[in-house]
Amino acid sequence: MSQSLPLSEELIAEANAREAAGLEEDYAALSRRLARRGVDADAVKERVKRFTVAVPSWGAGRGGTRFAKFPLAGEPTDIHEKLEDCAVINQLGRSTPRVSTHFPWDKVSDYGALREEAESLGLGFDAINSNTFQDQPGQAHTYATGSLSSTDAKTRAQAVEHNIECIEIGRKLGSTALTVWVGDGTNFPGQQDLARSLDRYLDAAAEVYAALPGDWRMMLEHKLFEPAFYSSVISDWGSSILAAQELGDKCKCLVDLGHHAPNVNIEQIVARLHRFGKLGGFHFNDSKYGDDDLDTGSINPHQLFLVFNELVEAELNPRVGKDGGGFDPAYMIDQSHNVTDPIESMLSSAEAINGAYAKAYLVDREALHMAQEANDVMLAFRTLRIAYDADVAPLLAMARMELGGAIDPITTYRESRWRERKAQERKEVGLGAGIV
Ligand code: PSV
Ligand code: MN
Repeated sequence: MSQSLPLSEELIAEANAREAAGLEEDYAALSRRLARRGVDADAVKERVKRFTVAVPSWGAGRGGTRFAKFPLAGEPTDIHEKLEDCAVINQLGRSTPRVSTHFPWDKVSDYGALREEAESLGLGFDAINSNTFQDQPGQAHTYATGSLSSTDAKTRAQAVEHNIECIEIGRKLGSTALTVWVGDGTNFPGQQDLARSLDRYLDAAAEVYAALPGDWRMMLEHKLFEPAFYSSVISDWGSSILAAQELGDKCKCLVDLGHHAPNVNIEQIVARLHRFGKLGGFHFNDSKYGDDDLDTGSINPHQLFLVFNELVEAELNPRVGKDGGGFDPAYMIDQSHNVTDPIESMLSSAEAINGAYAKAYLVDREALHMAQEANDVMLAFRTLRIAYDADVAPLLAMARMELGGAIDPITTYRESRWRERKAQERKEVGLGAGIV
């Protein structure tokens, strides 16, 4: 399949030519600094070049809050335009070659053609996300009472059917994972029986699980609250791992960074899930108060680094969980871009994620393990902190340039005037409340 990328290669080459000499200098200085600590910058760069994270199709448009959505002129209005924008992100950043889709939001009539369209843009498809948290026009049974855990058998059957349809669509797109997040829960004490609602969820989820192809995985995404404010059926990693263990080997847990109570030690959750072979994937984003869906690394980059410290530890020293899981998590971004151009937010987030990954590779693991064994608290802490303090920007830029991307993706994107051009071509997005 011949590829036709959205931005002009000359534009990127010209922009890079202006920055290349400075980058060479900065990269050489970083390499020398790292070499003094026994770290080979080129080796870390090669790892960064192989590292990828998927972008969410829904993140390509302006999100919005429960209160309002402020559309952006030229934002995409359908999956085709979203793919184009995702291709721009990957062309400039070179670390986001897959798109995670959401159904029915991304529904089309010909998925084979959509797959070809994505391939022509240099993209593939990552996990499929089902949506049983919202009613659709003409839907037979409302999800107002919940979906997989609803007290109404017909509603549960409809939710199961939708998830199975998502698997079918995913097969056509070349996906191998289904992410299931349900908004099921309650707003009042006593509203539902807390144990029986989980029973219903487990029975229905087992029907979805039974429809998984052999090489697929199903990922359960937990979330503490919202839309339900008193109880959520899969509220935390404990509920998630218990459900995943009950459902079977192909069922794993997905950690969305925004889905925990404030100050929860997410890196420890990551280590626990890996320990039991249940770490399925991530939805990266950042938050200050709750499920804010802010740009990854914009609020708490240190936490992102500590999460990656666990991930790199697992990558280098994979444990095999008792149910046979190794280490192969699906990395995805899940953000709602309310006040920025989504392309810029995803470029910036992908860079934050790559940076946290690179820094985690700078950790002197031998020194860390020895300090931990010897209970040398300060040395263990400093071993992490030295890696976190390193400025890896030249390494990331060099990796991007070598892969054909832009040294400075956001500046180059602005120079391309992509959004202004699309504002002339694309239809306007309506007002109204957005999705969260
Ligand atoms: C729920 O808050 C969530 O994180 C799930 O991943 C959804 O699929 C996504 O956001 C979009 O609403
Ligand atoms: Mn999510």
